[in-house]
Amino acid sequence: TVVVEDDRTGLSVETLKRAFQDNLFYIQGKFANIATQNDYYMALAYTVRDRLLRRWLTTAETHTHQGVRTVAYLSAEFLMGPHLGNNLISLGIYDEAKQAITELGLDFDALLQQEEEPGLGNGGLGRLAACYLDSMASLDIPSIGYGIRYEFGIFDQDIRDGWQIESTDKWLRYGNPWEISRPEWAVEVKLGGHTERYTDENGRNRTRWIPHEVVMGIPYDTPILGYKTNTATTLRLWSAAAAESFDFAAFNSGDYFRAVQQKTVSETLTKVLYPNDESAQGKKLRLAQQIFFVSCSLQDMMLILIRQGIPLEQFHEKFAVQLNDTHPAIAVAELMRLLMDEHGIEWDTAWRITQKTLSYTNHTLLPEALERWGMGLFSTLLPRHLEIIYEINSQFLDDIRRKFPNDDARLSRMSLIDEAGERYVRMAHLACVGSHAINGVAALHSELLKQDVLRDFYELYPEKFSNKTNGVTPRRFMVLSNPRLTNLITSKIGDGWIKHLDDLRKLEAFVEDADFRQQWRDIKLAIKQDLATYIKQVNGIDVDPTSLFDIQAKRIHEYKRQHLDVLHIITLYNRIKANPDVHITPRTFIFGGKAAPGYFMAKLIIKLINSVGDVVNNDPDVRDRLKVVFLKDYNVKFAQRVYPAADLSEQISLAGKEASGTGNMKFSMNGSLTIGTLDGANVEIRDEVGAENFFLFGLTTPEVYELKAKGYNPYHYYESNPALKAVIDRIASGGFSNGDTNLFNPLVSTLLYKDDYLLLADYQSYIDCQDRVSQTYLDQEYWTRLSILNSARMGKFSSDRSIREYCEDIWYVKPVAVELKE
Ligand code: 26W
Repeated sequence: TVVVEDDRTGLSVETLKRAFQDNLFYIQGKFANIATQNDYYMALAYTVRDRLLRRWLTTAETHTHQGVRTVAYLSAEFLMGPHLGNNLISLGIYDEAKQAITELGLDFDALLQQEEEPGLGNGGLGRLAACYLDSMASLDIPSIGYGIRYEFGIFDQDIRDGWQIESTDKWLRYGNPWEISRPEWAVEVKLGGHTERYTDENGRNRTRWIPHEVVMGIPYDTPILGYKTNTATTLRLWSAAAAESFDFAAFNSGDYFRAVQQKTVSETLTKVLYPNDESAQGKKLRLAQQIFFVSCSLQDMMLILIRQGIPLEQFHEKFAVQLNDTHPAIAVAELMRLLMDEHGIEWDTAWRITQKTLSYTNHTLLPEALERWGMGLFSTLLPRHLEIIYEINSQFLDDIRRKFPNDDARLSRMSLIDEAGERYVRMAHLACVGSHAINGVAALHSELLKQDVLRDFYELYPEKFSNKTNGVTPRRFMVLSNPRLTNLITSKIGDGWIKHLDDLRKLEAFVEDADFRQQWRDIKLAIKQDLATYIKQVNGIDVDPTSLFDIQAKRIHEYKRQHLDVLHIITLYNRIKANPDVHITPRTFIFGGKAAPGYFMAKLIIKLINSVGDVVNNDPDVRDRLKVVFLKDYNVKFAQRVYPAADLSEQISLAGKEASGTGNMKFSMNGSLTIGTLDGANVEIRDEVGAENFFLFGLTTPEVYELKAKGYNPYHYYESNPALKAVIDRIASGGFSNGDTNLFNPLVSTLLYKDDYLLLADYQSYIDCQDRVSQTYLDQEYWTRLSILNSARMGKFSSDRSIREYCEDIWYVKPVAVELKE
């Protein structure tokens, strides 16, 4: 008998080829001779999706039958990156697919590049959510990610004349093969209007909310398969649509125009991701987005229980709901409302369920990023939620009065309502009160939360607080993005490290092996060569692949101090101008990152980087020893090419400002050394890799506080440090702006007279440290040892470790094996 693999599930090269050709014809509707690159990509994507579906549906069925407890990860952002390559790796058929496509005469890498990534996030927070889905699936944790299906994700960035130009991210333009819409599971969300009291059939006093508007939420599901396991979790994103019941009313009254108009208002809700990271703006549409996806998600969880006949009194036993920052914090009031108003559960029971269900992760210490909603806005959009919040607040304040009598200052500091001037709802306070667990994202950050931002809450509920240091997935950020290094590592220690990243320690045994070091170096050089080719193509700049690749890639923000990096570049440039024969270790300075469109200073920093590049890259005195490159449109897809190419990773935020950082981990795993401050997870990275393998500089957090307390005067540093003065003077005098002294004036005067992020205070320490970096790089054998040790000691920073900790300490969720039936 002949055994023929099923076209939709078979994993052999021959079957993959057949399925691919079948999909090209029947899904894309094309003969090969007229198919575009995108048709080929889609045909391969559908081929892969078919192979996910059996695992995905079996996972759902298994979880339903076993009545498991499930993690619901609520996040306004999921920065997934391209799916195709990752799914091939999870399925374990990357090589087979590559062979199949190559044998069909097509360019496999080009097909992978064809995928337009869903950029549904700003930066670290959104990417963290994506890494956590990968780890939850890989660890067989029953889970679901809930978020918003933005029609336009984070804007595309172009650079014109050195300035950032934004354009819309039309990621759905050519269709999305990874999602399946589930209109049959749509739910309705109310907005605006007023509330009424009434007595129900049992004679109880109840509240009903008469909304001004109802919006429909349609779920779109994407399977997220774990690495070499059958568990596929779900990313369920909600898209807003006009509610039919409302259309009907308008149609019946003959107001066709209003009905159609209503439809466009509803559909605006999920149009676009807000591109601000770290600055809360108080826009009505953003609050509407938050309640929209939170309400849809909680209703969805309730429907899942109701369909199984499970009473809602057991909600907290069946779901652990994690709030990814305060963006979904309205869940506290919404869960109370749904339990009480929609399902008739009493306040006390509802409150117990709510607290046991919810937990809150804080991602920022920056005061301007703490979300608060103006009372006018809040009461207009969410009148019922405001009543519930008032009641929670009144009980909460009573509790404080009992524990801290006669402390009015404490009451007003902790109240859910800020009443200092204009009144606001404080979302972080709501999240803290409504959750049983509160965590920060790195050890230092969690300590600072307790001492500073959430100090009062820590004094009230110390048992709620813990730390969960962030992690990143080695599947995407090593295996997928760095196949060469992956193969070398696996050839030495086997492939167990991909699921157990601590195993990378086994590499330490090879540090003294000169052959191994040579291979390690060759790989880094080849990757740098590829990036150099890309830079030549896109930026038109020649860079030397043997030079030190010094990379800072992340959102552009003053606290992250991209401009401190620039001060170093100009320092080296000044040394060359003073003496063209001075010894300089050749370096290529590479920047990537987007600035919030309304953040003037961040945009000016981009302009400065490009302007310094124009001068330095073209000055014959430099003799190509320094190059400055700004890579436009930094996103996940591009990041995957950038991390492996770095020799040096810049993690130079002012101590106490970066909650964790996750790029720092991705660079280091790929053998980059770090120059960094004692901020966020840098502290723990340094602990793991060893102080001797980490370039440390700058003030510590207590030193920062102290300096600010005694009165910081940046001008003093400028006056008393000639090298620093020469750098600032070169900018101020138009050295990078064709003599224009106005262009960079806002930046220069901010540094000289304000300098909130202490660049001038950290300048000399940074320069001295960079000089040590340059010196160290000259000894390539030594540098390679450090590079290997950095990778070898990054086990802690796998998101698998983070997820295990959340499961143990916060969620109380256990792995469930999924078996495929024949
Ligand atoms: C309200 C506007 C807004 C939008 C997004 C404020 C704040 C945010 C995020 C919290 C920004 C963010 O991505 N924070 C980053 O989260 C990462 C994951 O925990 C950390 O590694 C970064 O340090 C933190 O900046």
